[in-house]
Parts: sequence; structure tokens; C-alpha cells
Amino acid sequence: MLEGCVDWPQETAKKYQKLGFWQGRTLGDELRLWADRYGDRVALVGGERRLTYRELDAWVDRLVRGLLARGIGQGDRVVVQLPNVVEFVALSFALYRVGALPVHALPAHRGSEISHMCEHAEAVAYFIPDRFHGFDHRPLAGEVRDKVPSLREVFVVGEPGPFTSFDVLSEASGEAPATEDVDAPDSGDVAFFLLSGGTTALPKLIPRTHDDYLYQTRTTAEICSLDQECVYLAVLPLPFNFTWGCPGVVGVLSAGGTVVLASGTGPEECFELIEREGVTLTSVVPTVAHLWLDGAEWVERDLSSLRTVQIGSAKLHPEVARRIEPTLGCRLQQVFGMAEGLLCMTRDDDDPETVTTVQGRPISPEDELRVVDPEGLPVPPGTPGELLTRGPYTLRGYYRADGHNATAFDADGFYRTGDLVRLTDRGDVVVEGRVKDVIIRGGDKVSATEVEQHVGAHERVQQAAVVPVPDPVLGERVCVCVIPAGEPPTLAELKAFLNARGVAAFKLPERLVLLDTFPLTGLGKVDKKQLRTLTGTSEG
Ligand code: J2J
Repeated sequence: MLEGCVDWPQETAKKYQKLGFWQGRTLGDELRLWADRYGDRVALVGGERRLTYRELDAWVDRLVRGLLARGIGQGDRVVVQLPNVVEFVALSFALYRVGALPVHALPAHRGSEISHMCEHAEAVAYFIPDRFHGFDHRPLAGEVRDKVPSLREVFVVGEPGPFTSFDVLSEASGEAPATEDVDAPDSGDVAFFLLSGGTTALPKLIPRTHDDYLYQTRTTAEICSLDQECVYLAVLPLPFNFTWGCPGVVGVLSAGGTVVLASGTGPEECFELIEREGVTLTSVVPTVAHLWLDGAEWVERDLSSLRTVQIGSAKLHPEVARRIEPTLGCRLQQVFGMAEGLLCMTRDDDDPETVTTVQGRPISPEDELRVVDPEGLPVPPGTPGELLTRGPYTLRGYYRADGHNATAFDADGFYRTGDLVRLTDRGDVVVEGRVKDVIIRGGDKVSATEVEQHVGAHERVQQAAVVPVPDPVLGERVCVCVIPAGEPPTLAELKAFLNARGVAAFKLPERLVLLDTFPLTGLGKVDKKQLRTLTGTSEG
């Protein structure tokens, strides 16, 4: 495995292979197989473009030549920050084929996050759109390139400005190596990196291997009974694990279905696409589900093709869950997942009460779940505790993070999810809360520590503590509690300050509470529970 990654123990890996979970194939090979199998069927629809499996496969091959000609190959890390465009899909598979490793940045990330990713991964290239949602990514890329010595090239989908056009990569060159000459990557090795929605000051990189990701996508595709008739609407950002592989884009392509890309989450655009393309499956966060339930009242579109809406990434309240079927006229599937691995899903044959009240059960018989108390001891059945897990598609360590790995995993290799859950008699997971210091704002994960460090750097802030505030639509918003140093800063000043530091907009605090002191725990740490009560931000 790539240096800086933690492999599964040999015996465990052998077991997954023997069970047929890990099949020794790579994502790049698989696309070739799908192209042979599904040839002229439509694989991908984005904007005005419609690509068949064969066309997608041929484009990927051209990109492979282009990447190799530019010296991007085996083991190279590249940061990909593209919105939901066809280029994202083609580029990902081209990188898989040459064995280069995409790092999935979110479109909302800015200088702080991108510089960190590029530095940490020693990325050689960075892929951006020219503009997205009114933001010009090129000046940001300029800043990052000046800061990160490993970064050799920036590729732009759209107007390249001072950088290289993405299209250059698919312009055939006679001298470029043929795709047959590429050393095939090892299926047990890293295929790409997802970002953790974790607790650390900066996001950690999650290595996903070809074997583990193909197992995840194949299994979820089976659970969702996908076939060639499936039309999947990718609403959330493609780099998100939920959209990319649960079963998402990769799973739908493996089944011969069609992937339709939406550029945003609004009901007008999405409902139009559902009607036009005959969408059967999609996946959204609870906040988008809210938008759609409201939208269904005034957007007049035929949604009758829709069979299933998957909802996950934040807790879905049973009252909202109950409205999905009658309002959207399709089945609800709850998904409790994480980029680190473990996925739980409700199933088609679950009764309606189960589907609306639980977050589902693990997708693999080899997923191991432990629910433990603060001392790490198993809690009695049905009692809430922290969820620990390991299995055939759950990481054993973050990339280049030995120190953090020592606490993020237990001695047996179980990943500490930081989620407070209880298991029902039949093994369904119910999410009860969180022990990790993360705010989930409309499905986006915000590390409290990260925001505290940024706010703490303001000259008129002595100390900062970040807590969630409940919100009817977003679930939670970011609230910052500040002990000022002198004249207290305003919320607008703090937001502008964080913005100037290159922090993604979804992390900016939306509420400020000024205090003289923070309540402390017996161990002298800021008592966040008490802080939430004190600031009136606690639900309880
Ligand atoms: C409550 N909390 C949930 C749920 C995730 C599929 C779906 C989601 C993600 C994802 C994903 C939740 N109810 N249904 O990667 O493939 C919270 C938990 C979890 C964290 C992981 C996928 N579903 N969560 O959300 O890596 O706290 O993945 O640990 O972004 O989201 O966040 P992330």
C-alpha cells in the first residue's frame, strides 16, 4: 500500500478476498468492462452533453494519454475540485487508470482547505472550474500554487486564464504513451482520497482502495436492486461519498444505468431533470428533502418515475421522513454513512415504521459494530453508546496521520465514529447524537476545533468555543462563543476575518455569544454541554 497508509492485517485481507468481497479488480478496468457490456447505452448526462458507455471509455483513454504526456502517473496525488460536470467523472476514471490518486475537494473549499490538502498530499496537480457559483477559482489556484512547491500544474475546465485548459489533456498526441503501456495499479492499493468530516483542525485524508470501493458500490447497487433501467440524479456534490459510491455514480455505472448530473439542489432544476430524464433514484441530505417537500407544492413536474430517494448525512426526523412517500410519491431509504467506510441502509422490505424511525443496518455481513461507553466497554443491548466499527471497506488509518490514528482507532483496529447510536433488536442503527466535536450544518460537517483556531487568531479574541445551534431547516448552525480581548468583535467582523483566511463559507459562524469566562469540565476543558445550555443553544 502507498506510504503513509495503514493496510488491513494480512489474515483479514485474505478473508475478504476468499469471501469474494475483494475481487482483485481496479476501477479503471471496471469501466472498460462496463463499456464492453453496455456499449451504446447512455452512461452520463451533464448539461448539454450525453455520453454513451463507449464514448465515456474512449474519452477516459484520451485523458490517460494526456495525463501521462504531462508526467502525471502512478502514485501521484492530484487535488480535484470540480463541480457536478461530466469532466469530473471522466477525469476520475482516467486517474484511476494511470494509478494517480485524486483527492476529493468540495466545491465550497477555499484557500485554507485547498492549501492544506495540496501540501499534505504533496499534490502535483490541481483541477478547477474557471468559475462556479459566482466564484472565480483561478486566483485561488494562483495563491495555492505559489504556496505549495509540489504543485506543478493547474488544469481548468472552462477558460484557463494563466493555467492549462483541461481540454489539452484529451487532445490526442502521437508521442504520448499508449494506454496499454501503463502499469496497472494494484487493486489493493489506494484509488483515491475522500475527506473526513472529522474533529481535527484540518480535514484528514481517507484512503479508499480499488478493492474496498468496488465492494462498497457493488453491494449497495445490489441492495438498491439497480439495473440498466436505473437513472440516478446526482444532486449533492460528486466528491461526496454518498453521491460517488452509495451506490451513486460508480454503482449506477456498474449496473449499466444512467447518471444525470444536477448543478444544484433546488427543486425547480431537479424536478425538471427528474421529469425529463425519467430519474428513478437520487440521494439528498435532510435539508434538501425539506426544500423538495416544499417545492412539490408549487413546482408542477411529473415525478412519477422516481422510485427511491435516499436520505442521509444528518439525522432525518421521523415527521419529515413520514412526508416523503405521500408527497414525492416514492420510497424513502435512510442512509447512515461516512467517508471512512461503514454504511447502513434501510431495505426495500422494511416496514414503513422501520424506514421512518431507524437509519438502517450495515450493508456487509462482515461489518463489525461495537457500541461502547466512555470507558470503551460494551453497553447493554439497546442502550446508546459510541459506535466503533471495522470491516471490508472501512479504513484502518488516515493518510500520513500516525499521531491522530493512535486515538482515532482502538487497539483492535476499530474506527471510533464519534457517533452516539443504539442498536435495535434486529440490528438497525438509530443515531442518538454525537460525542465528536462536529457541527452538521445541512449535511456539511464543520469541525469545532478548526473554526475555534481561526476565530482564536483574531486579535480581539482571547478564547473561542464553537457549539451547534439547532435550526429547523439546516438541522444545526455554527455558533461561536467568544471571550473578547478588549473591544469585542462583531459577528460580521469575525465572518470577514475567516473569509479572508480562506475558510469555506459553510463553516462561518452564524451566531456570536460574548462571555467573560467559559464553564470548564473537571479536567479543565471547556464544557461544551454547559456552554450550550448557558447560551440557550441547547435543544434540551
Ligand atoms: C445522522 N447522522 C448521519 C444519518 C451520516 C452516505 C451517507 C452519508 C455520508 C456522510 C456518507 C447520518 N443520520 N443518516 O459518506 O456514503 C453523520 C455521522 C457520520 C458523519 C459522516 C455516505 N449519515 N451522518 O455523511 O463522512 O455523524 O459522510 O459519522 O460526510 O455524518 O459524514 P461524512
